[in-house]
Amino acid sequence: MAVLSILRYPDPRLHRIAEPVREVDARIRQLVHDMAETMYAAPGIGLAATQVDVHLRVIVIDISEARDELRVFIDPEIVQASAESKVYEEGCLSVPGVYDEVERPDRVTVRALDIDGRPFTLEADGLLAVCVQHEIDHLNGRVFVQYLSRLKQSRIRTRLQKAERAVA
Ligand code: GNR
Ligand code: NI
Repeated sequence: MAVLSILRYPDPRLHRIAEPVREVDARIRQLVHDMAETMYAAPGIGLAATQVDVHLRVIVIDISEARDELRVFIDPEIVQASAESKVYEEGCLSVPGVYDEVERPDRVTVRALDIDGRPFTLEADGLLAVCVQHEIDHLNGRVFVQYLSRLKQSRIRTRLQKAERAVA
């Protein structure tokens, strides 16, 4: 197990499109374990492989209070989304210190492979629905700040670049 380092916006690697896994082998299971450790250490409620600079369609999520309900989604696909949408204040481990409102479908049905490579379908609502959509966006090279105004995006970019320089 290993805690991996998380890419920070505006790193261009956050905009790469992740490739399908198709075959869940030992290498993918190792990646899932490292991603889970990284998510719990951060701490965060979700992590996409893109954020650790691995461009494969792998997501881990744990929205439980006790941090003991790890969910793994490999090659996830949203097969249904509600017409009804909801606004939620989102944050992202790749955009530290930034929280803002994003509107997304309220409920989604997701199809994915589990850690054993078996397909499953999940109906998600509430925070889980928000998180699944946020993570699938990462796999498609999209960071939540891209839903905000151009002005906000440019302010966030400037602020994080300054923070980066301060630690360098
Ligand atoms: O830890 C996280 N919290 C969070 C809060 C509201 C909406 C989405 C998230 S996901 C985020 C972890 C992360 O950056 N995943 O990509
Ligand atoms: Ni994120």
